[in-house]
Amino acid sequence: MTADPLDLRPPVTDASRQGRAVVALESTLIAHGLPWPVNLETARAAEAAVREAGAVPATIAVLAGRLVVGLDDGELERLARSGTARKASSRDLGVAVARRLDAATTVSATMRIAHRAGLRVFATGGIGGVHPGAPFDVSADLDELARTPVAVVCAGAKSILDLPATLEALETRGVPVLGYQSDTFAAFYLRSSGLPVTARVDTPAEAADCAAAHWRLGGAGVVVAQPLPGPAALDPEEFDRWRGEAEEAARRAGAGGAALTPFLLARLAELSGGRTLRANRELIVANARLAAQIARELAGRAG
Ligand code: PSU
Ligand code: MN
Repeated sequence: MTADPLDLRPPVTDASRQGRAVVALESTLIAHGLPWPVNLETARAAEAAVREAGAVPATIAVLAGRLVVGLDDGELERLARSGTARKASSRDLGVAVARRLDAATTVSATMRIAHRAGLRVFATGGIGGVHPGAPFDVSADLDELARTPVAVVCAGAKSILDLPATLEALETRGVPVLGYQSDTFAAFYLRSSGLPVTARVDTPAEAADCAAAHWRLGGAGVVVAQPLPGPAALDPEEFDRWRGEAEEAARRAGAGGAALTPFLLARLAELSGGRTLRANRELIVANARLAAQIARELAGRAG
């Protein structure tokens, strides 16, 4: 197979040609991170937030082996309803293309495709990282951040992770973590991990300045971590209890590998009576909006 599997859809190619800002959005959170129908509602709300902020959304997934950049609404809905799309991280893309599979893309795979498509800003919920304890499980998101020059706007790393270890791993890999209007690293459902970021940025322009300078110096991934705003954030003590129970359930069920993160997110949704879902939806939409603002800053600059 020699044809280029990259499939840039017209809204994306038009926007790029006109120098308009485009924001990449991922699809694992749709297919594996959130349940139906919250997943479709969230995916649509994220796209709407990007548009309202004056940029063009490009949700990315693998469809029949094509690396699609800018799913249309029918494709978005099919992916949200499909119980069978795989979860593809960077390592899985070649197999998915060769075998013409459907796959939702994680942060790592989405970054890689976004970069090939010439996009520089990408929004998600929370990046993957270092899972606590044994067995050894470190998300491919961290290594992709080490090599691919894309800014990932997120609510930090998922609060199910070992966050001090995740920040250390990012430092080792040369990935700056910019706290958006925050001195500490956001913790997904929780407002703060209490851990310091590389630098605080207070405006989209400042985030764009730091990312652009990082890239000019040959740097790769940049994390922009925005704390979940206001009342949707969860109480840390309550969350810790749910998290302990979810981890115990994962051990009992033998959930590991790529299935671990979706298992924990689903269990937390049940234990919290849907509060983690509400938080997850809000943070994804807020990140999409901020990503659009940063993408507009970058699009307005030469080079
Ligand atoms: N953000 C969310 N929900 C998710 C994810 C991000 O709000 O489900 C996904 C991302 O695609 C991320 C993945 O790359 O979880 C991490 O999975 P793992 O720990 O297996 O690398
Ligand atoms: Mn993993």
